[in-house]
Amino acid sequence: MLRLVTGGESHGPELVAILLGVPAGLPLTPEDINRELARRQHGFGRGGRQKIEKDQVEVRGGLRGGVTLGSPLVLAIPNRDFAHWAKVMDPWEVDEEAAQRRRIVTPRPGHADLAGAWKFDHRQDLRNVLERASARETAARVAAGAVCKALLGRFGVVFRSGVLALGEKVLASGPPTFELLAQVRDDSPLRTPFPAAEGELVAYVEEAKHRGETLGGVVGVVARGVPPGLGSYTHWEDRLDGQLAQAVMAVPAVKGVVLGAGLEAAGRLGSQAHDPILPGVHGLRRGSNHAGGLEGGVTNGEDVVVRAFMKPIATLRNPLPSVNLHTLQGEPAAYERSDVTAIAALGVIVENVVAFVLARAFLAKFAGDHLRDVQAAFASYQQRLVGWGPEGFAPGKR
Ligand code: EPS
Repeated sequence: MLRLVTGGESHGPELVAILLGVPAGLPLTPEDINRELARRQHGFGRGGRQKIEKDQVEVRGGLRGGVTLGSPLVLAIPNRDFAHWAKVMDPWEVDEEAAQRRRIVTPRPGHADLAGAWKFDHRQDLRNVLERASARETAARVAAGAVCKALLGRFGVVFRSGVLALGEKVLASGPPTFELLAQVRDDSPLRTPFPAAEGELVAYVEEAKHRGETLGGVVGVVARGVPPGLGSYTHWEDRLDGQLAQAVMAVPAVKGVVLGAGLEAAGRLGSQAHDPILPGVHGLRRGSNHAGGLEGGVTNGEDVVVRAFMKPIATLRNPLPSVNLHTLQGEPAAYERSDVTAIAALGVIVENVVAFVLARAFLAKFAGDHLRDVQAAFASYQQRLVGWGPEGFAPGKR
């Protein structure tokens, strides 16, 4: 079973991702991971922190000579900003004076500050909550997702993502197609499928910034080439649609997850909501993909289509009312610095958390200690479906 644990604070020495269950024999390059980390950092509307960080992975275990060993894969991403926070964030000895200057006692509505303080008794300093609640942690999840992508890529799975809406500006409604998201340029300011329209969006972000506001939005992710039969209808925990929703919803600020045309299908007649099964050339094909690549919690060989809805970032330069937890008097919520929007990063993050969930289901179905075992299991299954599997899954098609 593929498992992922992450650790590390936003301004601590580093973030760590530990992946257990990666088969031995998987070749990896630094670029496989650093490329995804750089994609995550890109995007207009980020705050000052992104000028400090230049995320690069350092491998602490599980890899030798660029090939996985089958042991836990330990990925570290040093925080460059730690250099400025060492006195406040030292694991052994905190400089009281420096910590006092960085102390946070007025929780931000929408952030984990208040609920986290109640839960872990961090009333004295909400920094003990926000350091770990920070979306900086997604760098670790992306590093792990990059490894999952490298594995899935060997079996023909490819990913696309992009921004479909920013605040109230809706660029594309409904589930995105692979072809639409293929228009997204990673170096465009907001990673939308319409780079020519992004000038207007940049101005919209600038205006929000000027007003001390923040913006959310919608991103779409499509995974193409996913084999049929991942997940299971036999037990609720194994339903892959539920696992995808959990993983995507667990990305900070995501408040909604939709698979395929799920949102729109709720208002349609049944005949308009499902996807006809048709005879094809090398197997079966589907007349449409409203289901978004999953039926009964099992992949059906069509594109897996996910949308994530992000609320605006909770740290506001014009803060909402809050209460000082020491004096219990009303005060504006804390503000240090903030992103105006992280929507461009969200598409990359969701791509990578989807890659983790798909890789976990992939390795559950095609289990093997070495990549060769996984390849053999995959080939045998592919053979079993010859003639009656999804057209795109036929041997030689990938
Ligand atoms: C974040 C607050 C900001 C963001 C951070 C997420 O960090 P800081 O408090 O250092 O200004 O920049 O995101 C990242 C550091 C990152 O790499 O994505 C938050 O509160 O969630």
